[in-house]
Amino acid sequence: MEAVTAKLRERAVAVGAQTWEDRVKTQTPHCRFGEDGICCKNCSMGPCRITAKAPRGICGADAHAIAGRNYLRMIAAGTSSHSDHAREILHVLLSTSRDGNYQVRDEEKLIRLATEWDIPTEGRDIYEVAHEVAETGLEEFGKSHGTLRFVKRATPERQKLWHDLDIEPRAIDREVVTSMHMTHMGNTADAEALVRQGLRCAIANGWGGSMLGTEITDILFGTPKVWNTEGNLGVLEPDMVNVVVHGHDPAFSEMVVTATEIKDLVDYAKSKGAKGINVVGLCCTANEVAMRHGVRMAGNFLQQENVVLTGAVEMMCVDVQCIFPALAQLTECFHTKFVTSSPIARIPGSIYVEFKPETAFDQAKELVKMAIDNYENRDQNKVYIPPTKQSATVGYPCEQIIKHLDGVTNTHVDELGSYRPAIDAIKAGVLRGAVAIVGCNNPRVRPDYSHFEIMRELLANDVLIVATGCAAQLATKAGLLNKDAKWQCGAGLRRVCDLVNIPPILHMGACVDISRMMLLASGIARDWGVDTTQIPVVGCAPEWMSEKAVSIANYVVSTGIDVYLGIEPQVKGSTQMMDLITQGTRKLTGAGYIINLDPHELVKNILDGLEAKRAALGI
Ligand code: SF4
Ligand code: MSK
Repeated sequence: MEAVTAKLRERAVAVGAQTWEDRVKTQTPHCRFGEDGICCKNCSMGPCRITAKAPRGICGADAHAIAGRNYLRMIAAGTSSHSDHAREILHVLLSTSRDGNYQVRDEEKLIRLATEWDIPTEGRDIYEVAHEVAETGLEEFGKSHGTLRFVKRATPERQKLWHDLDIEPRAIDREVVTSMHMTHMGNTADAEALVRQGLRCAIANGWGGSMLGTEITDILFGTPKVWNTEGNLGVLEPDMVNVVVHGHDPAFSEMVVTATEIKDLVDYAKSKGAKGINVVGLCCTANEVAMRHGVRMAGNFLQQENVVLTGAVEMMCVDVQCIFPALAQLTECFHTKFVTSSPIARIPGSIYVEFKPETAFDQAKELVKMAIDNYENRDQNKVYIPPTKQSATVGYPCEQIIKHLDGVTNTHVDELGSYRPAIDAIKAGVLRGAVAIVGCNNPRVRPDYSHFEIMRELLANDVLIVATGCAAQLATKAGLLNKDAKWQCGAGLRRVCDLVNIPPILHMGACVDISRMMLLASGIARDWGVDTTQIPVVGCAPEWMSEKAVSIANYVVSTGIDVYLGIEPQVKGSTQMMDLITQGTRKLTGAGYIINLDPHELVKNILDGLEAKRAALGI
């Protein structure tokens, strides 16, 4: 892959384009105050930077207060991102009708959720139920009283702990607003209080916004199923109209994908000399459309510029999050149309088409037509599609995992099924445990290297992996989502994969779908009869970069699950904060961060962690 990137970089130089590799050089070395989290600009008396000679800001805030405030603001931003995405999706659910742009695709899941929320379903029209579910979901953002509904999905032990610690999230927006208020000039200077609010705000994401986003997306577009697909840059086609969907919100990408399948538009593409329309995904949108349609995946976060550098993309359509503004300048070096669609992600130099539920399908058709019309502008001299792609099996939400486990034994205990076969395999030691590998790429480390090394070593040690986001994309590119990748596994894991008929890494979706992982862990704990913090299951984000990732890490820790990080959080300038995130949260929730910049050392830490959990359970 690195050889491919080098070749594409040569092409960037040839067309006078810049890529992230160039910008990393101009940004290095990074500002130490920023890296250590001890620069505060929360008021205009500052910015204040903490040094040995200046241990306090003008207001008197010390390194711990400043690093803690900056950290909590990252969590608040991450929670906002996933949650606002969920709010958009809820509005789409509110717009559904039998003959509208959007319909309900998973009625069973809708009924299940309505029942969970005490919304009557008997004898009612499904769209009436859908709209009431949407309104009820929207109330979760701003309700004045009570706590979030999905908290009840956690184990009883977790619910009690969150209640006793007073970190049960109230309304989603309230936790974000409280976090911003606490970090305003002249408010909280106590690092522990800031970390506690971080946990609460993050639970409002994982057990609130993200979980709503995932549930409602399943209801709208169908709960993912198992698909065989392909991944990496080689999924772009030399003789087809290539349309790339990039971002996170499936309301947009679903429509674009559907539009590319319309016969009239395919015929139109053929009339323009192309063999058809090839729609592919990038970043988390790739995960969403792969799991619901089998759409092929072009790559992950740090590949977004490489996709354009192939010179073979007629249109890149983006919605929200993880989109480089640099794409605007880069696409100008090629014929590629760069289309933004959300008021949340406006980028100068893009073609802005604000996507609205009422006109979504017509807008998507227009965009696909624009891409087709652009095909004739492709400069064949600038085209280089690397011949690299791998086959992958994707689409393992909890429902699919249960289904596969049910296929092995008849332990089906209720309508939600049972994880007991997996628990038995862990108890017997055939599996040593499970690790959720999630998160982004980050130029601070060799991109994708940590993901690959950690995955390979864990598989060899009989550890089952579940993956989302850009980590899942790496697994795709490395061929590890392939059922044939079982040769990478230890004997125990190989046996389980054969028996259950699964690849050794289960693709669970986008970064918003880490909420699925929380339900998976809670389901396993429920069937085991213990709390989530006791089971040999941990999280790992070897190359994380976004504020969303900080929020995710905090809701995972709140759920009692240790998080192994390959990139340091930006709080190093405060010994108290470093202690709080690695040890302090452990005293509260039973979990914390383990940070190691060496991926091989991190694997050892993970394996030790899993074995310690096993020993504590007496297995
Ligand atoms: Fe400086 Fe305090 Fe203002 Fe921050 S809040 S910029 S530390 S005076
Ligand atoms: S897209 S948040 S780079 S996983 Fe969800 Fe990838 Fe990280 Fe964005």
